[in-house]
Amino acid sequence: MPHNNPLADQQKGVALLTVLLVVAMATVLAVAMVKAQQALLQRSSSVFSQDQAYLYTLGAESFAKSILQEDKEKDQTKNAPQDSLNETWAKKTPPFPVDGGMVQAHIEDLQGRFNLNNLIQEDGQVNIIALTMFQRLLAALDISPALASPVIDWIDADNLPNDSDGAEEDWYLRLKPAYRSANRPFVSVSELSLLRGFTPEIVTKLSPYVATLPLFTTVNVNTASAVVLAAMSDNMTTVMGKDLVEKRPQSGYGSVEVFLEQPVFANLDPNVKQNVMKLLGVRSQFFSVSAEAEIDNRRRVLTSVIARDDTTTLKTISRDWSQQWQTPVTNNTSPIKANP
Ligand SMILES: [Ca+2]
Ligand SMILES: [Ca+2]
Repeated sequence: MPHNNPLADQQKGVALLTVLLVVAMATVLAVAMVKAQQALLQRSSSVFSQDQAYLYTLGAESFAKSILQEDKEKDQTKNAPQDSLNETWAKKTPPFPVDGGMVQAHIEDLQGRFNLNNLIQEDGQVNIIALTMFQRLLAALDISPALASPVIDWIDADNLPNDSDGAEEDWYLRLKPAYRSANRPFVSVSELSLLRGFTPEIVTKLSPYVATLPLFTTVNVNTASAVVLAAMSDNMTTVMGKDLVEKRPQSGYGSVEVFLEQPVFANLDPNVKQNVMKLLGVRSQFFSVSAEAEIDNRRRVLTSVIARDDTTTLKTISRDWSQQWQTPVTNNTSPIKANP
């Protein structure tokens, strides 16, 4: 008997709708689950690639240390050892292919740069010779030499501004967010961006020419760039600095004395020469290693500072994974305009 019960029909309809809804929900859930799983898989594989890239940069760092160690051992057999740009550590090497990507690294002599921490001596006083050199370096880069003052104040222990261009905590505490001046040696060149007057452009321009080393260091005349060499004396221009770089013997100068015999220094006042000599050397103790690894499109860049002296094994004194991959400027001529 054909039933004609509208209520039953309605119930059936609701049941069907419920079934449909459940199926639809299950489908959505299933799709979501598969997607989540895929994302998880992708995430773990990219974490894996990232880990691999990280390990490759560390591997490159230890390889670089072994090259520097070898160079040190070679130097120990020499009477007058020196570090120069024709040595193995300074050679440019092409990216090395590895499973899933590549790794590349280069070593740069940090003593080819001006050490910002040289500005304050151990006795807490400003090193006037270093300050003069730094002011010339700033001028050569078209940066106001007055910016040497906030750098001095950042390092010196007191909270008294060096002069009207200086800045101590009363300056920085008025900023938002507020902070204090470090009142200790620079640990990283990136600190410059915290200093009064240092715009991102100025920091970018200056960074390739300065270093922040933990003790007083001499500038290695065998690895310094034209700009850094030209900052040695008032009589020098960047053009003269370039000339010095071009005429520099492949294996470098054996001593600072021989370097200062160059014709360009002939008219240098003997007192000035004597002072400048205190800032110069032909050997290096601090190097930076930049290593970049790219595995399955995941990149890691490591910048390490390596300390090397005659007595101990090489030490990594800092590691930074936040910097961009950069090629050193020391062995190239300056990218900036030449001062006539
Ligand atoms: Ca200070
Ligand atoms: Ca001060």
